Amino acid sequence: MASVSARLRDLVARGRNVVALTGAGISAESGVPTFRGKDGFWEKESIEDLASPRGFRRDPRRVWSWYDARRRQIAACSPNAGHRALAAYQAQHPGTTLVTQNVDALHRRAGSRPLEIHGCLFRVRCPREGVTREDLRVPLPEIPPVCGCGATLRPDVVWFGELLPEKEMGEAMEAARRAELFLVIGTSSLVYPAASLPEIARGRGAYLAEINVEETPLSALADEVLTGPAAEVLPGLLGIGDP
Ligand code: BJW
Repeated sequence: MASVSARLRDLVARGRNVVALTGAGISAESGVPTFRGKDGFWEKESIEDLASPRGFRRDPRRVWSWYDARRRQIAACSPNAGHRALAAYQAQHPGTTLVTQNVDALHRRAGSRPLEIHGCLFRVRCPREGVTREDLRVPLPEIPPVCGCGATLRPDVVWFGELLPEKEMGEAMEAARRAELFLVIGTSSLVYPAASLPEIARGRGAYLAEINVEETPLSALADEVLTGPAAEVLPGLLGIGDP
């Protein structure tokens, strides 16, 4: 277990205005691949082809095949000790804000109520009707899936070049401005505007702690870096044993 400073232990124990921002790394130990780096999604696929409105317009079947495969893979995964520790901590400290870039719904399945700023894989959106709905069908019966109105549905996720959901991002920004402790967990901190949240918090005086297996562009700005897998570091850091 990475060593933790007395200051960080104290801020965790006080639990006032704590914000946790998570990325793909927190789900790695559940068996969900990350995006970048060795064995990441983008090692084999092109971002532009799969996670952009242009790629979807060009070939919705190809994009949906990739999303359907990910939905199937993630449906078979379970939340890990890191997700569970954050859920238990949030229950003990209701003022805690959990912001996730992940679309895998594993935080919710662990019992948290996260701000999902990049959407959710298990929701679809009808571009014609402008409505979103939960869709848990695994595998999808048809690719691409079609709405009752006849339009091709899209995954309710945020692609490159698209705006993040206003309400969730607004609440995340507000929490970042108020944060006394900001935990950045399992993200490469390369994708904006999510990566600006810890920068904003640090600028307003928050204590910034990063939990990751590798150094990131944020590491130099962090007050403390805990190197290790999130599922191992979080239960100890948050004082939540995993039965
Ligand atoms: C472990 C671990 C373990 C492993 N334990 N750790 C400002 C500057 C520069 C560019 C921009 C900017 N503002 C906007 C942009 C453009 C763009 C952007 O950021 N580009 C950069 C790549 C340069 N941003 C956008 O387009 C955003 N929209 C926007 O800003 O709108 C306004 C605008 C519009 C037009 C023009 C300009 C502005 C939208 C971004 C949407 C991102 N969408 C995706 C796909 C979601 C759907 C899907 O899943 O299919 O979101 S991309 C992908 O990256 C996904 C993730 O949420 C996101 C972040 O990835 P994450 O979570 O960090 O994963 P990895 O793989 O990168 O990192 C994993 C980490 O875990 C690593 O560090 C490992 O070491 C670690 N790890 N195992 C702990 N066990």
